[in-house]
Amino acid sequence: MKSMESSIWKVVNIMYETLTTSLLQENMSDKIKYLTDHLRPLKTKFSLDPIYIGLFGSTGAGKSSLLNAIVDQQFFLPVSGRETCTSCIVQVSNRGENYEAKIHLLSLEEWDEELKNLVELVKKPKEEEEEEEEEEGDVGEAVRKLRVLYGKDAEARSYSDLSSMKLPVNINSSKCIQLKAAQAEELSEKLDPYIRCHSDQDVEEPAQDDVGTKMRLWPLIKYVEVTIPKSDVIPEGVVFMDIPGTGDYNSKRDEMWKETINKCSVIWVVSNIERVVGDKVHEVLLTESIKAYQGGMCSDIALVVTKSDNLHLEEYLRERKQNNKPIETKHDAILESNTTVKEKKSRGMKKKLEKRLPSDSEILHKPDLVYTISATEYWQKMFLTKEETEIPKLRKYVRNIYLKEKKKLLMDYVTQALDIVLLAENFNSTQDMVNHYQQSGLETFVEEKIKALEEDIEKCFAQLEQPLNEGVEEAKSSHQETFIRLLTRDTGYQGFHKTLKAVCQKNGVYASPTFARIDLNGALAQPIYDKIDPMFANIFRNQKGTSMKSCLDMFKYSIQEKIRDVWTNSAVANHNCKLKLFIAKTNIILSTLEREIQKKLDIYQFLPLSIQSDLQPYYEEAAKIQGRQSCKKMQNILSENIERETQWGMFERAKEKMKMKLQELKDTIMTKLRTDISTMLKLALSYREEHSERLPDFQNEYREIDRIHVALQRM
Ligand SMILES: Nc1nc2c(ncn2[C@@H]2O[C@H](COP(=O)(O)OP(=O)(O)O)[C@@H](O)[C@H]2O)c(=O)[nH]1
Ligand SMILES: [Mg+2]
Repeated sequence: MKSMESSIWKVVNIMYETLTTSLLQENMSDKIKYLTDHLRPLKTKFSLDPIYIGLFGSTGAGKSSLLNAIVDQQFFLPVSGRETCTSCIVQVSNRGENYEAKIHLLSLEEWDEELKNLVELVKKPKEEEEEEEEEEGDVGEAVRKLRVLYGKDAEARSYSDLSSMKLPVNINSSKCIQLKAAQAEELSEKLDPYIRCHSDQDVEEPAQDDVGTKMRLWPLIKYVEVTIPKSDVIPEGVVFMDIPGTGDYNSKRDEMWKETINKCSVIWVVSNIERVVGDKVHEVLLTESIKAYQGGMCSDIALVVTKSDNLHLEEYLRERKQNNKPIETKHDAILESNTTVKEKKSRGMKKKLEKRLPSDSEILHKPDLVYTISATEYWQKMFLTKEETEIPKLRKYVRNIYLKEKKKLLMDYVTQALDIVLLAENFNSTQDMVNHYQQSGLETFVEEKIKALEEDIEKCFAQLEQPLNEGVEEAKSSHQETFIRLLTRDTGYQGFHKTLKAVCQKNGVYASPTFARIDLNGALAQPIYDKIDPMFANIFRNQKGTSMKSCLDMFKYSIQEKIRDVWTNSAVANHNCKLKLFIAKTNIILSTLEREIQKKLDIYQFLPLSIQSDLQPYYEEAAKIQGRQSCKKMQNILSENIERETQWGMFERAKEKMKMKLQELKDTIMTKLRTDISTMLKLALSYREEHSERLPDFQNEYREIDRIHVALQRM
């Protein structure tokens, strides 16, 4: 593939150079301009888009250690240990020369918005002032942020007071802090003070020295980008994303969190082996990942169970149930435990996926859904061999995904190059096909097929109607339950009214450090998703069946067949090039449309947004509540108004809006298809009139591109 890549790149460059040189001559035609305009993006944009692999898990799950092992750098990303690291998104790519880090900071406005909310959140009502409240959880985190930036007792100050104070760094002038190092360890040391928050730091006055300042920046960090030199273990162009499990209180960081999950081609849900059985956190992460899968970019999910070495042999033997095979060493015990965990978790995952996806989905049938890894043993090799730590297996997984994606991208690229070179040939041909074409009835045929396609797409979407209706009914009858489950837990819990307040401040979506992620809008919409998920996935998947892709494929094949017909019956000899041009063009048109369809994310994720906008006024109203019984009052406002909005058709509105979005998608597709096809016909019919100039000859280039194209198809 590498050699194909470089030769196609060479050919594109030669063509571009040749064309631009002839463009310098006078009376150069629009045709050359057309060709160069289409070659330019191919020439400039060869480095293919990166492939994002997301490591999605709670702090302490072992994500950073896993990444270090995968990139074969033992001391690279700081590992959390006992002191907690900031849970911001860390992006790792390996295309650099050096070890580099960029620490991106929030903008002043973004911080200001958070500051307002934090002050509001930590504010104590008058009557509670004497009560010494345990500062834990949500309030504790807010207090820690304020103290580390503004000093002791910052939580007692007003917003206007705080906003006039100087921050430890001028965030307007330095939006990004850059670090460079020659060695991984050196970079790690430089990075460390920024992303580790020291537990006892907040009680003292903030240190004024350099290191002290760095350690005070963590609340302001938006995300971190690190680059390592190219390496053999991971292909260039793969970017790893270390994604914290719950999102973030800060709106900007939370938005990024969502975007990052949605742009990953692969999501690994990372969970510690001790917590993977029983603990529910990774289940929530899995649900979140399946949503991303529905959204379109993500095409693969796996569960990566970390710290497989964390096994106490005696305890294990005592609890071990099947005693058929004697186990003596820790090595054997770990391997057995790995197998058990894999079986158990694969079954669980399959069940979950089956509920949400069509039963013949590829992901349901892949051999490995679960990996059990040990980053520690990868380096120590005390109980396990390198292979048994499964790090090499994960690398292979990464390479396979990379090759698969890369092939798709390369194919796209080559098809476009082929299209241009064929067009150039066509511009040089002297065959006038206009008459033949007009008599062939191709135009009416295409028009009819487009109409049929539109109907097919409508039929395809109609499959969603019944599940949508059922989902809406379900959502209407369960909204109270959802509300109670999410927002009325133990009201006796001291800090809960603060959590509730934060939920309201954030319009229903709040990444709470104590209660994980609370998303009221999403939870209200969930019953609808439960009903529509398999059908939605079916409509938008890249597989045959009753999907949109099938409709488009059918359209493409019938058009291509007709074109073959028309051209074979033509009296003109040697029309091979024209025919190929048509085929290449229709392929491009359709694959562009498919990419358009992949942007279905907006459609899929629209339900909670619609609900959120309906509930917005009540969130705002409730967020203002203060004083005695504020918890009860907030709950009442929300609960009563959710009830009322439900009566007034909140869920039906969400449904209608989703359907409208589908219609919009269909309209976009149809409009684009019509324009693209008519352009194609015009181009394919153009020819060189007598006495007009010839364009440069690209016979050799054509042969080379065609060769690569064929070879790629065979791969
Ligand atoms: N025994 C064992 N401990 C591990 C392993 N991987 C990570 N840890 C420990 O788990 C803790 C959290 O790891 P870290 O990579 O920082 O997790 P993150 O917060 O998800 O990035 C650290 O104390 C690590 O030393 C492993 O494979 N085996
Ligand atoms: Mg980490």
